[in-house]
Amino acid sequence: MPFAAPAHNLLVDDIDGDGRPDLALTSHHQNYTQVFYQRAPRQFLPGRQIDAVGFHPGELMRYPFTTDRRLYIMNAEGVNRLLVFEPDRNGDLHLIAELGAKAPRSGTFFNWPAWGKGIALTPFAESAIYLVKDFDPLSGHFGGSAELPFRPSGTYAHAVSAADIDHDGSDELFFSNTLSNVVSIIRQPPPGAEPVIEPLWSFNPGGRPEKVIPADIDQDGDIDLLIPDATDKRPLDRTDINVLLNDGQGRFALAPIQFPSRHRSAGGITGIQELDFAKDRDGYGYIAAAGYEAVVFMRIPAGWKGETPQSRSVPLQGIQAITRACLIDIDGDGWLDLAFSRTHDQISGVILWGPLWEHAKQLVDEGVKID
Ligand SMILES: [Ca+2]
Ligand SMILES: [Ca+2]
Ligand SMILES: [Ca+2]
Ligand SMILES: [Ca+2]
Repeated sequence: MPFAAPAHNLLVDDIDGDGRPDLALTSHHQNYTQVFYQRAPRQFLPGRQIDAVGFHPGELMRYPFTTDRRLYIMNAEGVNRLLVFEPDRNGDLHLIAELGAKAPRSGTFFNWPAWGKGIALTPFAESAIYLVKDFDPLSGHFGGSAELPFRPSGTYAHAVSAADIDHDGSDELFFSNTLSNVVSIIRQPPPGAEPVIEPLWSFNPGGRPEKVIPADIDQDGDIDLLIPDATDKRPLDRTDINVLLNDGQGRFALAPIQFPSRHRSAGGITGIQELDFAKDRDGYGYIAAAGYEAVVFMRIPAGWKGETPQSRSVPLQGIQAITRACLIDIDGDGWLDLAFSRTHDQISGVILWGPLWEHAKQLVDEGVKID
């Protein structure tokens, strides 16, 4: 995808509403978003550069709670705002509402019946998470907010995610604290109480988990949590995808999957930059995890209990900084495709077409590197 700037964010969604997923790439440093419209299967038309996202834009998110209108919210970090965009009939994005927020870089939407539809935000260089209550994206109005500071301060969260892990109809929020190797949870508070941060899981030192990806990895109907190590657990000389398997009541058991990045002792750059999980047409679940030197696919059968999965590792040409990976069927053939964004100066959007498990084998057998 000929996005001609380092891409710090990628959204795959049917932005123009024609039934085919499109790609929106954002450059944090060159201050624009650009949509690539899939006008026929695997054929994309680049849209204009959208500068209305402001200085140093962050993550662009699809608002999930409207079905009649497609709304997109930009974490406009550099202008201290959330900006709401709506596509016109051609799919071109126009600003329709905004609200002030302190340096938002990433976020997620959540549903707490007592709060209405909310947004959780992780700000840049602020040692806190912000929650916005009862947010109306059409007007930018909201029903209140909460700032939850981290203790100790001086620690940060790079991302926050939401999932209902105990089937009670309200989402739980998850983030990891990069300095203490703790994954934290925020639950819907009881009536009249304020939300609080609670520890959910503490990992061994090292690994530096940054993201929590909710996904039902064993296909038992309960959302599990995938937490990739952003670097190696140095005393152990290994990098893991830390999987927390959910018993259905929101109680977890750890099932680590070792990631085949080179070891630090061998001179490689360790760690996982981005990860996604989805179920494919063949009934297997797949992890796609991007290290610095390879994109690794792992095949997870239904009923998985922590066994070492089969994996196929497609090397990258040189060290690449991959900023977002999305496993989703883009061309509509029913097979998952992998889209990722990276910080090249040109061609910063990449798609690997499915069936990915077979194509990964071909690429490995032919010695092809992703350039
Ligand atoms: Ca489309
Ligand atoms: Ca819940
Ligand atoms: Ca599960
Ligand atoms: Ca496909």
